[in-house]
Amino acid sequence: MRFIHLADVHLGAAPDAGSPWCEQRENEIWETFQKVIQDVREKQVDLLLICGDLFHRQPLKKELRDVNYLFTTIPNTKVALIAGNHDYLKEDSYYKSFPWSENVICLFGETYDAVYIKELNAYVYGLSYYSQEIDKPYYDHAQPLAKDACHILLAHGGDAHHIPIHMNCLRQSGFDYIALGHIHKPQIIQENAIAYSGSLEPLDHTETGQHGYILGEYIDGQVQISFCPCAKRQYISLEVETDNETTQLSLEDAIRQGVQEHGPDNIYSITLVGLRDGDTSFYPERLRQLGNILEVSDLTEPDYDFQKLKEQYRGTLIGEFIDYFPAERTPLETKALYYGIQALLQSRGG
Ligand SMILES: [Mn+2]
Repeated sequence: MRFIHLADVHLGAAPDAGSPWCEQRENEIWETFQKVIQDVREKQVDLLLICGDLFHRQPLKKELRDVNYLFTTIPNTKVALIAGNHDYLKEDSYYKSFPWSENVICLFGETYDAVYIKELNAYVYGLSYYSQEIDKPYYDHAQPLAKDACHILLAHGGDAHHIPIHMNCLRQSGFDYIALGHIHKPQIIQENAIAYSGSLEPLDHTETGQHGYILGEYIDGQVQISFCPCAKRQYISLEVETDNETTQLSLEDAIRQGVQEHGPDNIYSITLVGLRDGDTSFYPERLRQLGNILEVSDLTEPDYDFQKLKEQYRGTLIGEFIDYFPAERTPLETKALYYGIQALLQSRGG
């Protein structure tokens, strides 16, 4: 039996609000979900596990119709679904009354439920959120039924207010596979046994690295999983080093080159580090135009010629301040010297 485990698709989310690429990102989340359905078909996947937060908020009826349409295009695949803290089962949620395609199994119980899939000789287990927060560690005592079959738990949570999980309990629970959702960073908790697939597409600048889904296979009681990247873009934190030779234009070239090297479609947070000429300051607004750049933080420090400054400001507070520091400085002293000089020079209006 082959399965795909995904979670935290967040259909309907529009990442990086206010950025020029925001609307496109909203569409790309749908496109990547469609791509997974295509993969399900091509890879002849028997079971699709969707572990919560398929939607970013309460799903609209037309959105459910679209999702359900996609499920009808994979009639030979069973789709098991739980609702997470974002798409939780509010009293008037369309999830509840929606006429799902025959191959869809909604684990919409408020408490833990099991459904048997005869064709696959598999049990899927899960519960759904009825509120945005659940503080009870529901999964800690979850156990498979004593039946000779494949047992898969779908779970959503793992922080203090979203079903806290003690991983040791899960490790000892006896499920063949535990498909986790909610934490957006993909991670294997136990090899071939317990994993977070992570968000299908990364949703903000903290979700760096590759995103996608987990492809698994269950043969003779053994599970094998592998991560399949399929997100259209990545968030990348790029550090750009400067020195006292760097100018605004040379910095712009360095950033252009960095963006080319790491992929122009990706979304960047750039940090400038190192020294800069004492008379130079960079224009972050201009740097932001050089790609999909969310933010530029300038941590550069002016490279002062202390000898020259000392002579120039002899007999003043600035001269004495420089004299106060030894030639061989600790990193902390250097920091104090730079910050102090910067403040003193600024207070003189230059
Ligand atoms: Mn969640």
